[in-house]
Amino acid sequence: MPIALITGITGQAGSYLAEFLLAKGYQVVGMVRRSSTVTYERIEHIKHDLTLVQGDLHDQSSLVSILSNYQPDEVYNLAAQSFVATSWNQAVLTGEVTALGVVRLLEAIRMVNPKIRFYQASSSEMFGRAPAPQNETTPFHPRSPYAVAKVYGHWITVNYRESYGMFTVSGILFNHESPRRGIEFVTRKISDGVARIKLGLAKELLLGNLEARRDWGFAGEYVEAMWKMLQQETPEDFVIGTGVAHSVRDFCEAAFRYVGLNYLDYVRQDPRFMRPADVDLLVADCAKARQKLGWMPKVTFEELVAMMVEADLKRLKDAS
Ligand code: NAP
Ligand code: G4F
Repeated sequence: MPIALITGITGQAGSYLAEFLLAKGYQVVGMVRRSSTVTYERIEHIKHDLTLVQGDLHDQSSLVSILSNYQPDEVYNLAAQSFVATSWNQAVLTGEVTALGVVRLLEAIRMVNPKIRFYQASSSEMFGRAPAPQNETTPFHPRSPYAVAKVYGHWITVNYRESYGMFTVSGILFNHESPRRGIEFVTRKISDGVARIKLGLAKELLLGNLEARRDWGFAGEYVEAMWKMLQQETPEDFVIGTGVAHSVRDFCEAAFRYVGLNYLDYVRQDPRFMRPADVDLLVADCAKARQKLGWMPKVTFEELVAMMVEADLKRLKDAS
C-alpha cells in the first residue's frame, strides 16, 4: 500500500486530496498542528481512516520525525499561511511558513529519503501582474508578501530537482473553491452572505475590489491533478485552472441570481477590504496539463456558484 503524507490536511484542498488518495488505496498520513481547539471539521468524516500526526512547518525536527516514522512514498505540501490579505499584516510569519516551510520540508526529505516524490502547492498569485493567459513559461510578478513567499517555494522546489535530482514538482494552481473554502475568501464570503440575506439573517454584504478577475474552479477536481503530477515519469511543473475568468462582480451577480435576488440591492463596497496591491486578472493556459496529464476540469462556474450557495443555505438552515 503506497503511503502519502499531506501537510495542510485540515485545509480545503487537503481534505479533498485525503479523500482522493484514500479512494486510491493509499495510507494517508496527515500532519496537523497543535492548537487549543481542534480544527478537524473538513476531515471529520474520514478521520478514522487517516493517520494524523502532530507537526509544524516551523519545526524542522517534527518534519524529520514524521518522515522517519512513516516513510511516505509521496509528500504533498499544502500547508501555508494562504490568505493573501493577511500576508500584509503578518508578512514575516507568511515568509516563515509559506516560503521557508518549503525548504524545511525539502531538507527533511533530502536527509531522510531523497527518493520521496514531493508536490509543492504553488499559486497563480505568483503571476500577479503578468499578462494573461498565464502558463508554465510566464515570468512571475508577485504582488503580495504571500505571492513573494510562494515564488520562493516554487523556485526552491525547482532547485532541489536541479541540484539533487529529486522528484520535486510545483503545481501552479489557479483559484479553487468549494463549500469547504475558508469563510474569509471572496467566493465563500459571497455564498455565505447570499445565504444569510436570503434567510433574513443579514441585510447587506460588504466587499472590496469588485473588478478583480480570477480563474475559479472546483477544488474537488484539482486534487487529481496534484496526484497525476507525482505519477509522471519525470518531474515537471504544471499550471492548473479552467481557462475562464470571471470578476468578483460576476460571482456576486450569479450567486444572488441563484436565489432570485439582485446583487445591486445588497452589495456595498468597503475600503477595509481593498488591498495595498491587488491582482487584476488571472486566467490559466493549461494546455500542458491537458496534453501531458490528460487533466480537464468539468465543473462550470455556474455549477460552482450553485454548489456553494446551496451548501451555505443548507448549513444555515440546519443550524437554525
Ligand atoms: P487552507 O484551507 O488555508 O489550508 C491551509 C492549511 O495549512 C491548513 O490545514 C492549516 O492548518 C495549514 N497550516 C498553516 N500553517 C501551518 C504550519 N505552520 N504548519 C503546518 N500546517 C500549517 O488552504 P487551501 O485553500 O486548502 O490551499 C492549500 C495550499 O494550496 C496552500 O498552500 C495554498 O497557499 C495553496 N494554493 C491554494 C489555492 C486556492 O485557490 N485554494 C490556489 C493556489 C495555491 P490549520 O487548519 O491548523 O489552520
Ligand atoms: O478570494 P481571495 O481572497 O483570493 P486570492 O487573493 O485570489 O487568493 C486565493 O487564490 C490564490 C490563487 O490565485 C491562492 F494562492 C491563495 O492562497 C488564495 O487561495 O480574493 C480574490 C479577489 C481579490 O482580488 C480580492 O481583492 O477578490 C477580491 N475581493 C474583493 N472583495 C475580496 C473581497 N477578497 C476577499 N477575501 N474579501 C473581500 O471582501
